[in-house]
Amino acid sequence: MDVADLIAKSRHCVVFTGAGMSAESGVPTFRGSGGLWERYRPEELATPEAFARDPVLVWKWYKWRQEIVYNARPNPGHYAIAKLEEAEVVKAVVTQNVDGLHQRAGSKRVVELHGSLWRARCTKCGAVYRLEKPVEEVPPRCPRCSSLLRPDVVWFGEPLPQEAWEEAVRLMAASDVVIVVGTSGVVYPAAYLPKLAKESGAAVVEINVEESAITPIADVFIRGKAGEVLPRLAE
Ligand code: BJW
Ligand code: ZN
Repeated sequence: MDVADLIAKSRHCVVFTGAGMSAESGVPTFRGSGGLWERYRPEELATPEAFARDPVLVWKWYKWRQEIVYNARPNPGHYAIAKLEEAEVVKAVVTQNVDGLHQRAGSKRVVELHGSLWRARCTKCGAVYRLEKPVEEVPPRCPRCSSLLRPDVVWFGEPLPQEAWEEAVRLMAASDVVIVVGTSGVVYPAAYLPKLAKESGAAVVEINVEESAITPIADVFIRGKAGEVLPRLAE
């Protein structure tokens, strides 16, 4: 059976995305050439220790990334996934991305495993603030208690938000087809999810410009760009 058919005939198709999903929107990925970690060391920016050491530096990096995403648009891949959800083929998107581009493309059921660039959280009172645009003052402070705010994202060494994780596990266990898009599959526990789906009997379809740590368990590997392959599959 051809892949578009496999997807169209599925009963519970879930999409699992990583940074490559947004690459064609102009949002840099983490690993690989041109990736964020080529210029910055993860442990200097994406850890609680880094934030404790230099919150201004960490916030400058996040403000820069907020500006990129604010000025970016969802690409045809994001729209194709939203269209498949509208057609009741795709049941949900589980994403490692923090950019909010799936929601902007119209996807309704989006599980954010690593938080969002568009929220900040108080390091003292825990209040969470939705951000409409990039932060102006760096570092931003809590309107209630004037303590430091932090990006509401998941850094290395931190647990994933429990509700999001549990929902992702339920979705994967119930899936019959999982489309894995643009992830290197090296960051855990997120990288367990396609394996979990596979063990629950799902077919794993991977879309990536190169092979990843997920490829060995993929039933179908489609080499190509998310923004080109997904619209073809959604037709
Ligand atoms: C295209 C394309 C195009 C390009 N079309 N494709 C088990 C084993 C080993 C290690 C661990 C383990 N469990 C935990 C760990 C430690 C650690 C970890 O995984 N380390 C590994 C890196 C070794 N994990 C953690 O620390 C996690 N926390 C945790 O486990 O807590 C335990 C705990 C429990 C209880 C109490 C306390 C603690 C947290 C991980 C958080 C990850 N955070 C980041 C930053 C988020 C915020 C931010 O954005 O700033 O999440 S790191 C970064 O990597 C980001 C991403 O979501 C994540 C994954 O990256 P992704 O999406 O795969 O991107 P890339 O760049 O890697 O890949 C892009 C892909 O796209 C490539 O394949 C390209 O080919 C492809 N591509 N263009 C299609 N156009
Ligand atoms: Zn506060």
